[in-house]
Amino acid sequence: MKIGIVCYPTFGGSGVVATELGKALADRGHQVHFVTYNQPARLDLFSENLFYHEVSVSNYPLFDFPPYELALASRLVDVVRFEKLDVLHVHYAIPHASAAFMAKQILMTYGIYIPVVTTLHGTDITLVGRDRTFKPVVTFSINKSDGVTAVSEHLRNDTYSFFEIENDIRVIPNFIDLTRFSLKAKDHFKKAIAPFGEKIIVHTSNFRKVKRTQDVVKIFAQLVKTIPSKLLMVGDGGERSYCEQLCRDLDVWENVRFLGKQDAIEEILSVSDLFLMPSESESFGLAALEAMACKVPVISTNAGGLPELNVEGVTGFLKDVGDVDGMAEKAIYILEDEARLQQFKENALARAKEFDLANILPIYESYYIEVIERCKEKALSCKM
Ligand code: GMT
Repeated sequence: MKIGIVCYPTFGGSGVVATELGKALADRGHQVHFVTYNQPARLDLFSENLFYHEVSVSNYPLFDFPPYELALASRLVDVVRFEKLDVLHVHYAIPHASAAFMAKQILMTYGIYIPVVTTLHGTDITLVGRDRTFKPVVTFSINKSDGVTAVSEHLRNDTYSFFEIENDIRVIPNFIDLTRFSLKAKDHFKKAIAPFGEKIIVHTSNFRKVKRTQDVVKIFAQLVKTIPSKLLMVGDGGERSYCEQLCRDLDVWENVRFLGKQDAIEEILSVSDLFLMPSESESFGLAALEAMACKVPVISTNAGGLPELNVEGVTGFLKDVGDVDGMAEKAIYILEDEARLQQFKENALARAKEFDLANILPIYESYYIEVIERCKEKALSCKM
């Protein structure tokens, strides 16, 4: 197939899923065309089947707000026509699904019907999409997509309850490439961070408010009183400076390292003993899956789709949003007994294997075929 992928090119979860999916599809022999405003962060290899088409937006002085959505729609028309794509897969509803709809309408005037698959990732529904500024557009573009997927049952249900959706939404969970995310021998790194055998606690995110990163510091401040440990905070975003201040206020700063954005996340996870994800909302929790693939158990909230990934008492524990004491107590429970910790680590990996890329990729492939097949008549009548 010739597949167009539209995504945010940043380190955010939706961009990572879209890029890893495109790379894997290219490996399987499909031709994959990324259409976005920057080279996607994880599109870091050469493949004869991978293409990147940049969307550039005119910054004519009249525009207070450069119209990215229009530029994207125009670029999509151009790429679909020139490259003769079979399907367009857009990740994150805003503004990708509506730009794809506009492109589809324009392409019909050229006698081309391009099937559009929209994948909902989370905040496009739970935070941004619900906002009344965007709600009518999000509702419309989900209903006008030829196929819609959501990354968890919970997100699917949220979408049905927040919007008036007539379309069927298929759940296709996040996935993990176990050839990249697996335990790496990084003992020298572990020794440098925890020279006295302290436990290593880790958090990775974009430090947005929804991640409740200050809870990470509060949980750590409780557990470090009982378990000698170090905390690694990976990523960057608006909450980072507040977290740094909180480390000083709670007098744990000597045991916390802020590492900023990192490419080789799997190496950091490989030296870690426990992952903290106290998010207020999380449609799936890709960062937790990455940790589990590197044998790191997870203490998380029970928000959103997290219970579909983290199994209570098996791969970690889940508590209500804001229950810092409960999360600290369960973190200590896992870490205080070496045999117990090892069992949780094994369980985390076993669970991660269920989300192996090799299992999820064929689901996307057959979904594309199903959608293309469903659009065949529309495509034929469009040509006439
Ligand atoms: O806020 C983020 O975590 C980034 C965001 C995105 O869309 O870029 O991630 C969302 O999509 C990921 C991939 O499907 C999910 O694993 C994350 O759970 C989801 N984040 C939230 O729902 C907050």
